[in-house]
Amino acid sequence: MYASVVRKQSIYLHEQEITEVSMGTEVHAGLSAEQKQLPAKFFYDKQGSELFDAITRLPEYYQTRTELALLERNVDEIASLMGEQGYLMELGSGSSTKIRLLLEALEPEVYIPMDISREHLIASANRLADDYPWLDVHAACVDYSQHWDVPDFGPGRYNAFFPGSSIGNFVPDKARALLEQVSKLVGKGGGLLIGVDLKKDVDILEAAYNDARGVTAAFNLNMLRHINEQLDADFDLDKFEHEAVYNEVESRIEMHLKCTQAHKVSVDDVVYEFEQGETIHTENSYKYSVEGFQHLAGKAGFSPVRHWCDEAELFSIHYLKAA
Ligand code: AVJ
Repeated sequence: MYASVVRKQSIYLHEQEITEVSMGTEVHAGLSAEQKQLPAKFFYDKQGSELFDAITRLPEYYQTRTELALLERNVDEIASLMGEQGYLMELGSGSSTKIRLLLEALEPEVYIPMDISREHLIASANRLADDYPWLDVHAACVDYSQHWDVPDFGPGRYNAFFPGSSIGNFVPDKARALLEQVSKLVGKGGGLLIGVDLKKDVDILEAAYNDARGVTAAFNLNMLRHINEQLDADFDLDKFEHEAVYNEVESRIEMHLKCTQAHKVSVDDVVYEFEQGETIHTENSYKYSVEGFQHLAGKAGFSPVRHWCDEAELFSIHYLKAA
């Protein structure tokens, strides 16, 4: 599963096989579909991760600060539920503010950040390892939308942390499969602390994905630049514009890149035709009720232990145990 383990400054880095192969395959498959689509994970190259960090600080984007406030307010109770020491893995190790709270409260023996964006992963893992010399950091460069594993550390108490409502990127079937995988990895009695964005007023939701400064638009368009850079592709970023709308039927924000004039794009010698007004679907961000999420997690082998919401009921954090 892991191609190599190497020491990178203060951390160990576990690497999976090359991702370029699968990027090409997934891009061709997505652009050949009736509704053109590209997987949301391709947002996150170095620039994309930086743009996402900028999104988390936007006034319209309530998610990150609401989740952080919930964690801050309840960290003692969370720590007593998760238990001190043991192994703590994090799916999609993004900005490190939230994990710092947990690391300081739990003092795990081993911290296992996992992310698809290699440079971002190494940089943030090293910052944490330098700041917490008592902590063993084993970073794993993985695409957790595919089949994945944790490096084998033997028996012990495992907890997973999956913040930021990134579970919302997956259609319910895939979300269930991913949670099932997590429940197997933490094992019987292991735990999951997960942030889940809640259903709410459409105007609040749509504003969060159509910010006045255009950061989300830049984030969306950056995917095409990332693909141009990784593959032999010639997407013209000036011929696409950002679109984000709430789909009430599916309970999800959909992000698209809308083509503003008919043209052709070539990717590794395959030519794709774009009509004016047609879109590439780049992201789903599902919104759940508390009960709806518990139901989904239940189908994946988790039982709810406790959950926390802010007063305005914008965001939820759940602690669940693998049955
Ligand atoms: C990190 C997937 C939770 O869906 O809100 C932010 C990504 N996309 N703005 C989300 C995102 C556009 C974000 N997640």
